[in-house]
Amino acid sequence: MQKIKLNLPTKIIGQQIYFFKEIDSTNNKAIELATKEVSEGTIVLAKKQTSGKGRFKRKWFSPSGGIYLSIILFPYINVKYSWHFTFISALSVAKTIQKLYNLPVKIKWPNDIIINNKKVSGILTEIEQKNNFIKFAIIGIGINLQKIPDEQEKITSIEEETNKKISYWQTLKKLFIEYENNYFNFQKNGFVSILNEVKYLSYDLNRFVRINYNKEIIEGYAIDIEENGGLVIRTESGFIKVIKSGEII
Ligand code: BT5
Repeated sequence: MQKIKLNLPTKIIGQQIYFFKEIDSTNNKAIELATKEVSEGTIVLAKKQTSGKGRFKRKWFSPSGGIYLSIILFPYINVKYSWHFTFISALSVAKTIQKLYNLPVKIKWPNDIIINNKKVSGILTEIEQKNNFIKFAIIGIGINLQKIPDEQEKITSIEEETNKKISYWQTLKKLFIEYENNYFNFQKNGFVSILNEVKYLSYDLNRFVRINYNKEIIEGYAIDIEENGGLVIRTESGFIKVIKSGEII
């Protein structure tokens, strides 16, 4: 492990960075660190991960060349708002890629970043709670900068989309700045402004979607994202359903 400094214009995000050449999962390390004396905005960063995690115990392919990091936050809010962080994070990643590389980035509900129908980044938020309040939140972010070898066609990388060599450190710096802007904006002005931006970049709204929800498949038009994070679906028979968690397939 190495501690690195990046000379960032941020107040908290990225001011402390624990850098690993190789680690099992940055989220696991961040959970361990969060119970010790670390300041808010501390980052665990790795060149590659040997057991990168997705949601529902899935794998996150993490060969060297990509960004794999976790942000440690201590927001004093009710756990029922934990999913806010997935949206803040997805928005920060999407805006970073859009601003730096001018790519047509979309946010696929709830946690995927998509370019030209392929996944370029994913987010895994893990929460520790006490008396219904968040003790700490770990925001795991993986971004493919370079092609993931031997992977299916549903995955892409910034280099494949731009046909250019991408700077690891420049992307990272921009992400930290963007993240802090969105996080502070959320703390100051609440969630609505974040949600509006997420809706604007949504991959799903006004599309026909199929969702795997509690082992049931729900189909319909995605018509809105609610303030509580739920995706609102109008089925073909006209019923309105709000999906709280699940996966668009
Ligand atoms: C996610 O899960 O998208 C969350 C990914 C979070 C990864 C970061 S990396 C840093 C931090 N430390 C960790 O251990 N994890 C976090 P989910 O929505 O469950 O998507 C997982 C699915 O995405 C897999 O089942 C694959 O189909 C696909 N996938 C795996 N690796 C990928 C990659 N590198 N790029 C695009 N898609 C991938």
